[in-house]
Amino acid sequence: MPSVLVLNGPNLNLLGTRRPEVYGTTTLADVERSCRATAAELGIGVDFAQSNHEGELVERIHAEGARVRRGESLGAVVNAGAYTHTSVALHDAIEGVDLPVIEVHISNVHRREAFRHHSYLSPVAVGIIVGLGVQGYDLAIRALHARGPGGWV
Ligand code: CA2
Repeated sequence: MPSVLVLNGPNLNLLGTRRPEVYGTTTLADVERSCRATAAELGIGVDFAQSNHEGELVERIHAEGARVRRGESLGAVVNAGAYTHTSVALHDAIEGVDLPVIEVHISNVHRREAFRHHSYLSPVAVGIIVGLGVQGYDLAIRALHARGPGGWV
Protein backbone atom coordinates (compact mmCIF):
# COMPACT_ATOMS: atom_id res chain seq x y z
CA MET A 1 0.00 0.00 0.00
CA PRO A 2 1.64 3.30 -1.04
CA SER A 3 1.57 6.23 1.32
CA VAL A 4 1.89 10.00 1.29
CA LEU A 5 3.76 12.29 3.66
CA VAL A 6 1.96 15.34 5.06
CA LEU A 7 4.69 17.72 6.19
CA ASN A 8 4.13 20.92 8.15
CA GLY A 9 6.64 23.66 8.86
CA PRO A 10 7.20 26.24 11.58
CA ASN A 11 4.44 27.39 13.91
CA LEU A 12 1.80 25.14 12.38
CA ASN A 13 1.75 23.34 15.74
CA LEU A 14 -0.11 26.49 16.91
CA LEU A 15 -2.94 25.94 14.44
CA GLY A 16 -6.38 26.37 16.02
CA THR A 17 -5.01 27.93 19.19
CA ARG A 18 -4.34 31.49 17.95
CA ARG A 19 -5.21 33.79 15.02
CA PRO A 20 -8.54 32.03 14.23
CA GLU A 21 -9.47 34.95 11.93
CA VAL A 22 -6.65 33.89 9.59
CA TYR A 23 -6.22 30.15 10.14
CA GLY A 24 -9.57 28.99 11.62
CA THR A 25 -10.13 26.96 14.76
CA THR A 26 -9.12 23.52 13.54
CA THR A 27 -6.04 22.18 15.32
CA LEU A 28 -3.16 20.32 13.69
CA ALA A 29 -4.34 17.17 15.50
CA ASP A 30 -7.74 17.66 13.79
CA VAL A 31 -5.96 18.05 10.42
CA GLU A 32 -4.04 14.84 11.06
CA ARG A 33 -7.27 12.96 11.87
CA SER A 34 -8.89 14.27 8.69
CA CYS A 35 -5.85 13.34 6.56
CA ARG A 36 -5.87 9.82 8.02
CA ALA A 37 -9.59 9.45 7.23
CA THR A 38 -9.06 10.65 3.64
CA ALA A 39 -6.08 8.34 3.15
CA ALA A 40 -8.02 5.37 4.57
CA GLU A 41 -10.92 6.11 2.19
CA LEU A 42 -8.44 6.09 -0.71
CA GLY A 43 -6.68 2.95 0.50
CA ILE A 44 -3.31 4.61 1.02
CA GLY A 45 -1.19 5.22 4.10
CA VAL A 46 -0.22 8.58 5.55
CA ASP A 47 2.75 9.81 7.55
CA PHE A 48 2.10 13.10 9.30
CA ALA A 49 4.86 15.35 10.62
CA GLN A 50 5.51 18.90 11.81
CA SER A 51 8.81 20.59 12.55
CA ASN A 52 9.95 24.09 13.45
CA HIS A 53 13.44 23.26 12.15
CA GLU A 54 14.42 23.79 8.52
CA GLY A 55 17.08 21.05 8.49
CA GLU A 56 14.64 18.50 9.85
CA LEU A 57 12.19 19.36 7.07
CA VAL A 58 15.02 18.94 4.53
CA GLU A 59 15.78 15.49 5.96
CA ARG A 60 12.11 14.43 5.86
CA ILE A 61 12.01 15.47 2.19
CA HIS A 62 15.16 13.46 1.40
CA ALA A 63 13.75 10.38 3.13
CA GLU A 64 10.43 10.68 1.31
CA GLY A 65 12.24 11.03 -2.03
CA ALA A 66 13.95 7.70 -1.31
CA ARG A 67 10.56 6.14 -0.47
CA VAL A 68 9.11 7.41 -3.76
CA ARG A 69 12.06 5.87 -5.65
CA ARG A 70 11.37 2.52 -3.95
CA GLY A 71 7.69 2.75 -4.93
CA GLU A 72 6.56 3.12 -1.31
CA SER A 73 5.25 6.70 -1.51
CA LEU A 74 3.29 8.84 -3.97
CA GLY A 75 4.84 12.07 -2.71
CA ALA A 76 4.25 14.75 -0.13
CA VAL A 77 1.76 17.42 0.85
CA VAL A 78 3.88 20.29 2.14
CA ASN A 79 2.82 23.36 4.08
CA ALA A 80 6.24 24.82 4.79
CA GLY A 81 4.79 27.78 6.72
CA ALA A 82 7.03 30.83 6.64
CA TYR A 83 9.91 28.78 5.16
CA THR A 84 7.85 28.84 1.95
CA HIS A 85 8.92 32.44 1.51
CA THR A 86 12.55 32.11 2.60
CA SER A 87 13.96 28.65 2.02
CA VAL A 88 16.21 27.91 -0.91
CA ALA A 89 17.18 24.79 1.08
CA LEU A 90 13.64 23.36 0.87
CA HIS A 91 13.49 24.23 -2.85
CA ASP A 92 16.79 22.41 -3.43
CA ALA A 93 15.75 19.41 -1.31
CA ILE A 94 12.53 18.86 -3.27
CA GLU A 95 14.29 19.33 -6.59
CA GLY A 96 17.30 17.27 -5.46
CA VAL A 97 15.29 14.11 -4.73
CA ASP A 98 12.62 14.79 -7.37
CA LEU A 99 9.85 14.54 -4.76
CA PRO A 100 6.30 15.06 -6.08
CA VAL A 101 4.98 17.83 -3.83
CA ILE A 102 1.60 19.48 -3.56
CA GLU A 103 2.20 22.82 -1.83
CA VAL A 104 -0.62 23.78 0.53
CA HIS A 105 -1.44 27.05 2.27
CA ILE A 106 -4.44 27.37 4.54
CA SER A 107 -4.75 31.09 3.97
CA ASN A 108 -4.76 32.86 0.62
CA VAL A 109 -1.20 34.13 0.75
CA HIS A 110 -1.85 36.37 -2.27
CA ARG A 111 -4.42 38.40 -0.29
CA ARG A 112 -1.89 38.97 2.48
CA GLU A 113 1.39 40.84 2.89
CA ALA A 114 3.63 41.14 -0.18
CA PHE A 115 6.35 39.04 1.48
CA ARG A 116 3.97 36.06 1.37
CA HIS A 117 3.39 36.36 -2.37
CA HIS A 118 6.62 34.64 -3.37
CA SER A 119 7.16 30.92 -2.79
CA TYR A 120 10.47 29.11 -3.20
CA LEU A 121 8.49 25.86 -3.32
CA SER A 122 6.03 26.62 -6.12
CA PRO A 123 8.56 26.21 -8.98
CA VAL A 124 9.39 22.68 -7.78
CA ALA A 125 5.84 21.65 -6.77
CA VAL A 126 3.62 19.55 -9.04
CA GLY A 127 0.61 21.56 -7.82
CA ILE A 128 -0.48 24.25 -5.39
CA ILE A 129 -3.60 24.64 -3.20
CA VAL A 130 -3.95 28.04 -1.59
CA GLY A 131 -6.62 29.74 0.49
CA LEU A 132 -9.12 26.89 0.84
CA GLY A 133 -8.59 26.42 4.58
CA VAL A 134 -7.56 23.14 6.13
CA GLN A 135 -9.55 21.15 3.55
CA GLY A 136 -6.58 21.94 1.26
CA TYR A 137 -4.69 19.08 2.93
CA ASP A 138 -7.39 16.54 2.06
CA LEU A 139 -7.66 17.87 -1.50
CA ALA A 140 -3.90 17.58 -1.87
CA ILE A 141 -3.91 13.94 -0.69
CA ARG A 142 -6.65 13.25 -3.24
CA ALA A 143 -4.55 14.93 -5.93
CA LEU A 144 -1.46 12.82 -5.16
CA HIS A 145 -3.64 9.69 -5.21
CA ALA A 146 -5.21 10.69 -8.54
CA ARG A 147 -1.77 11.49 -9.96
CA GLY A 148 -0.47 8.05 -9.00
CA PRO A 149 3.13 6.87 -9.20
CA GLY A 150 3.62 7.85 -12.84
CA GLY A 151 2.60 11.50 -12.91
CA TRP A 152 -0.50 13.24 -14.26
CA VAL A 153 -2.32 11.41 -17.03
O1 CA2 B 1 -1.53 29.89 5.07
C1 CA2 B 1 -0.66 29.06 5.37
O2 CA2 B 1 -0.89 27.86 5.46
C2 CA2 B 1 0.77 29.55 5.69
O3 CA2 B 1 1.67 28.59 5.17
C3 CA2 B 1 0.86 29.60 7.19
C4 CA2 B 1 2.19 30.19 7.69
C5 CA2 B 1 2.50 31.51 7.00
O4 CA2 B 1 3.78 31.96 7.37
C6 CA2 B 1 2.42 31.38 5.48
O5 CA2 B 1 2.67 32.65 4.91
C7 CA2 B 1 1.07 30.89 5.05
C8 CA2 B 1 2.13 30.44 9.18
C9 CA2 B 1 1.85 29.22 9.99
C10 CA2 B 1 1.71 29.64 11.42
O6 CA2 B 1 0.41 29.31 11.85
C11 CA2 B 1 -0.07 29.87 12.97
C12 CA2 B 1 -1.26 29.37 13.43
C13 CA2 B 1 -1.82 29.90 14.57
C14 CA2 B 1 -1.19 30.93 15.25
C15 CA2 B 1 0.01 31.44 14.79
C16 CA2 B 1 0.57 30.89 13.64
